[in-house]
Amino acid sequence: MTRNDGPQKVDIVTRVLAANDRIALENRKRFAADSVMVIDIMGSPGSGKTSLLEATIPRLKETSGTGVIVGDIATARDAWRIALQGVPAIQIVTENFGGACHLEAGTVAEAYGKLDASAIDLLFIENVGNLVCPAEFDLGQDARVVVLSVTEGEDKPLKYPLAFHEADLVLISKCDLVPYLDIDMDSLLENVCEVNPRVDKMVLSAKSGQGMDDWMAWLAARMKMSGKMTS
Ligand SMILES: Nc1nc2c(ncn2[C@@H]2O[C@H](COP(=O)(O)OP(=O)(O)OP(=O)(O)O)[C@@H](O)[C@H]2O)c(=O)[nH]1
Ligand SMILES: [Mg+2]
Repeated sequence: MTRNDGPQKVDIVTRVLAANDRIALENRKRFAADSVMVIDIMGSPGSGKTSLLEATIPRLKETSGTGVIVGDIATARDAWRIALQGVPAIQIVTENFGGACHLEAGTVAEAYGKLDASAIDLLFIENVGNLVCPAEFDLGQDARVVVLSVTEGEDKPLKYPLAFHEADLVLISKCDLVPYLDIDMDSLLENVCEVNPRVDKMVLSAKSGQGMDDWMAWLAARMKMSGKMTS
């Protein structure tokens, strides 16, 4: 390693992020032109992102055309799970794009091109399971949701602040497990507030259905706010 490697690396990272931001801006214009509201769902591996979508989609069918783009490093397992709900699902396998641990605006643009936008009002993007990198890459979304499960510990917002700082909503998932854990829910919610005092917060369980009505109401309110509601 030479003395110059440091600044060069910083310059490359800066250029990658700037290029991503340009494509994200194009995505945002495209989503607006198509009247599609886009929610980027971030969270650690196994925090319950796909389970949340599996519980959400049946509740949305009456009112919204839903589509999903899902990113994983390997396998199309999550897209298959979503497709079983009867909605279009496009899997991005990032090991085909260098194994990235996050989605980027360019790969989302390519996946979006495979969907029939005229049939979609609400597009969920399930980001790669990772509480760090996805937050650095704007995808052109309308809102960002972080799913943090009660099994991850109350300190995670403080240790991985960027995702919480970037979020519009933090969903504390798997609350049906709270009776079996030592988790201090008050302290967890305080830690979310410390990182992002204005963020919306909800506690829910995709398994028991607790809190799902609040989440559905939040989505409906965001749809209204975005002005992208067609039904
Ligand atoms: N008890 C309980 N388990 C849940 C809940 N939601 C998800 N799980 C379980 O948590 C595990 C991971 O759930 P997934 O939905 O696959 O998590 P994910 O965030 O999509 O995972 P990746 O896509 O791999 O990052 C599975 O075993 C689910 O059954 C919940 O509300 N309660
Ligand atoms: Mg998943």
